[in-house]
Amino acid sequence: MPQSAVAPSDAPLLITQDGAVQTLTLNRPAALNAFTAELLTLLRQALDSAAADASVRAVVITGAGRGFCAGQDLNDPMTRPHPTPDAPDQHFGALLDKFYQPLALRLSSMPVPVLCAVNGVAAGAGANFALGCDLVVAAQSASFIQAFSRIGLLPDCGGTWLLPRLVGRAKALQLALLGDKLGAEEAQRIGLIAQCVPDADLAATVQSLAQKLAAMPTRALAQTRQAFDRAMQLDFDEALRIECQAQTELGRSFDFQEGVDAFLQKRKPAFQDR
Ligand code: T3D
Repeated sequence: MPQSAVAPSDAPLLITQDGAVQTLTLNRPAALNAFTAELLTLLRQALDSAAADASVRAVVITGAGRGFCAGQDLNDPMTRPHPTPDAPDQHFGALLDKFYQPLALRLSSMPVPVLCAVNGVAAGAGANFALGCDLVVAAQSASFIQAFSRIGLLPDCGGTWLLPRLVGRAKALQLALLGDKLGAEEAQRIGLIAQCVPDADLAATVQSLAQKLAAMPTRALAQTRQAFDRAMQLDFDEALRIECQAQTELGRSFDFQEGVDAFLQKRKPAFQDR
């Protein structure tokens, strides 16, 4: 199916759609796709639109050029930790509240699966934004850097929550304190990401996974992510209660009925819920 482009090719964020899969490409390659206020705003708006658009059943996020995202753009005027005459209320807390927290929360509440195709280096908030996606697939030459400690900051964009949960406290602290580069193969080995593939296979692998997920019962997939995330903070009995609530809702869905009917009728299901 042909891809439809809905942003000019020099825009900081490119949006294309192939069937039910929407791809968002961070497009500031000269700065390794570092986040500016503009890019963060566009990304958040694009995710909001995808969430509200019934034709989108999976989202892929990737980067243009040799990097995925080098985190906060350190040249952006908003990277000033102190108030200025132009921005008397400026401090990092306000910037995180305005840009990074809503973005991380948007990712974690998407009604469809979000895949990240990490095509190159992912540093700072760029790394943690990637790790917040549901399925992270990286090219063999890609890498992950918790660059914050190198410049006197701590992991943000959900990093303090995600890292220990993904790789355990010891490894999370090693990554966050040292700020060393972690190659994609090692990232897969320690469970930081789902999969590492040869560079030449990245786009096709992720598109194929996205098309597969888009044809699945996406409401159940989103509920699975949400139940996993909540269960990490709950006792076992509370996690069982959440499973029960979510399963009650899913059991009443069109997709469940369709999945069972298709199985019994020995045909392919046509899922519709989101
Ligand atoms: O502001 C707030 O709200 C606080 C929130 C902070 C969240 C954060 O993300 S803090 C972390 C910010 N990111 C970094 O500290 C990473 C900085 N970049 C790097 O350490 C390196 O660029 C990399 C390790 C990622 C890649 O290294 P390398 O050698 O492959 O590339 P390079 O030559 O360093 O970068 C290529 C170009 O991209 C270069 O520009 P030039 O010289 O060719 O014109 C470089 O300046 C630019 N670039 C890379 N990262 C950033 C950047 N420009 C602006 N901001 C960047 N983060």
